Amino acid sequence: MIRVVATTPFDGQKPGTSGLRKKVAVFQQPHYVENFVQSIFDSLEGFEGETLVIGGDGRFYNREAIQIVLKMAAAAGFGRVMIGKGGILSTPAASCVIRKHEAFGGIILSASHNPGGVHGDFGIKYNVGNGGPAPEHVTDAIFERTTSIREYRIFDAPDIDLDTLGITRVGDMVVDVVDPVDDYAELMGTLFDFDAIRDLFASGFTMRFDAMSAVTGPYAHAILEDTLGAAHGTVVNGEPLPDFGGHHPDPNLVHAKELADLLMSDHAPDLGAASDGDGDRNMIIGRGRFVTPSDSLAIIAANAHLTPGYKAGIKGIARSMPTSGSADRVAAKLGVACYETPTGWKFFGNLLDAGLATVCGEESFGTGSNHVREKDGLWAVLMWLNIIAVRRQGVDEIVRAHWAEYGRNYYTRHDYEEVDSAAVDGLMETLRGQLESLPGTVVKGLTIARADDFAYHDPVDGSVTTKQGVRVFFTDQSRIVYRLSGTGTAGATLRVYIERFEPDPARHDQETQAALADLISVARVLPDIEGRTGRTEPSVIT
Ligand code: G16
Repeated sequence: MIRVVATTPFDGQKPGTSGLRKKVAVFQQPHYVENFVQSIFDSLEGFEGETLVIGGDGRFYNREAIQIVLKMAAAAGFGRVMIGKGGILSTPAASCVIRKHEAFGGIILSASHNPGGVHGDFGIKYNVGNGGPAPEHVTDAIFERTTSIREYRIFDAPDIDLDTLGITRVGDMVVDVVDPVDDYAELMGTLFDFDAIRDLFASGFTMRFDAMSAVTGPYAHAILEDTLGAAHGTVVNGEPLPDFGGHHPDPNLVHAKELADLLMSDHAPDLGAASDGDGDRNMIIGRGRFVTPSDSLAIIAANAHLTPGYKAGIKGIARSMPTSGSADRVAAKLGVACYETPTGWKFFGNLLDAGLATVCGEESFGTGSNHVREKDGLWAVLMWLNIIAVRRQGVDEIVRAHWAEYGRNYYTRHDYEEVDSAAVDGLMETLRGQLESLPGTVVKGLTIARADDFAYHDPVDGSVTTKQGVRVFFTDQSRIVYRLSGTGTAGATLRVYIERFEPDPARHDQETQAALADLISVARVLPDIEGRTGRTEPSVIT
C-alpha cells in the first residue's frame, strides 16, 4: 500500500560538487531523506516501469537510507531496482551497472571521501542513464523541488533483505539483489591485459593496496588477489566498515600516511595504491615516488595505448581547471584536444558521451575514462599495473621518463578547512574585484601576467557555468588558483592550488614544497589569507 505523507521543506538541500552531503544527524531527521528522494523523483520524467540502480559505500546509515529509497522507488512506479548485496556498490561499479543494464538512473548513498560513522557525514547522489552524476540542470531542478515539497509517497512494506542474492518484490516492483563486484570485474577484464598483469605478479612484483576500510575492499580482493594473483595480504583494510575504522577514507599523503610512509621506507613494495570511501578516487605511489594525480592523468593518457581497451589511442583528454597542465602537454603531443572543465566529475559527462574525450582526471585524486561515467579508483590502479607490466619499468622510472620528455609541473594544493564562510566569501569577492588591476602587479618578485574567474562553456550543450575559481597566472609559467570547496559539511574550505612548469630535467629533483616556496608565499599574501581567516598555515597540504 502506498502511503502519502505530508511534509514541509528543509533548508539547504542543495546538491554540491557531488550530491547532497551533510552530517549523519541531519539525514536522520524525520522526512529528511524522504524529502530529497521525492524531490529527485519529482524532477524526473518517464521512469515508470524502468530500472533504478541503488548502492552505497557501506557507511553508517547506508542500510536505513536504502530501505527508504527502495520503498519510495516502489511508490514512484519504478519497475525494478538493482541493488548491490548488503547495500554495497562502489560509485564506479554503480555507473557500470547503470550502463550495462540500461537503467533509467541510479541513487548512490555516499559522502565519498568524507569521514563516516554516527558523527560523520552521509550523502545522496542521483546519477542519470549514462551512468554519470546528474548534470547541473537536473540538480538545480531537484533543489528547486526541495524548496516547495509538501508530500512524499512511500510503500508500506517490511524491510527488504539486502543480504541474499536474487529477486524479491515490493508491491509490483522487482528488487534484484546483485553481486556488487561481478559486472565491474568483467568490464575491467575487457579493458586491461589481465594475463600480462598476472605475469607481473608471478615474477615477484609486490604491491600494497589500502582500501581504507571502505567500499573498494571486496573489489580489490576479488580482482587483485583472486583474479590477478597478487599475494594474499596485498589488500589491507579490505573490509568495508560503517565508520571506516575511524579513519578519513581519503587517499592522499595525509590520510593514507601509513601507506605513504611504507612506500618511502627500505622495505617498500613496488607499488602502493589506495582508494576512498566510495571507490572513485585513487592514489598511486611507487617505491620512493608519490605520483601527483595530475601527473598520473598525464602518464595514463600518454601510455593508455599500451593497454587493450585503449590500443586505438585516445580521442581527447579532459581535466578540471585546478588540475595541473601536465595533461595538456600530452594532448598537444598526441595531437588531440584537452578540455578544461570546472571541478566536478559531472562536467566530463557530455565530453565522454560525445566522444570528445577518452581519459579524464582531476587533481582531487580522480582519474577515469569513457568506460563508465564516474572516476574510478581501481581502474586507475589496473591501468598503472598494465602500463608497468608492458614497460617493465618501476613507477619512479616511468615518472622521470615522463618529466624528461614533457617537463615537470610542480604542483601542490593547500586547503584551509572549516574556516568562517563569510570570511572566505569576502576573500573571493575581493579577488574578483581585483581581476582587472592584477595584471602587471609584482608580488614578492613574481609578475602577474593575467587573472580571471574561470567560466566554462560546454562545447556539447552550450551551457555556461561561471564563477568556478579565480586564476592568477604569472609570467614565469606559474599559476595560483583560489576556489571554495563544494563538498565540505562544516564551515567553508578554501582551496589554493599552486603550480609551476619546469622544463629543465636538471631541475626535476626538488622537493615540491621547496620548489614552490616563493609561489606559496605569494599565494598567502595576495588575498591576505591570514588576515581574513586567522590561519597562518593550511590544514591539509597535498
Ligand atoms: C567530488 C567531485 C570531484 C571533485 C571533488 C572535490 O569528488 O566528484 O569532481 O573534484 O569532489 O570537490 P571540491 O573541491 O568541491 O571539494 P568525490 O570523490 O568527493 O565525489
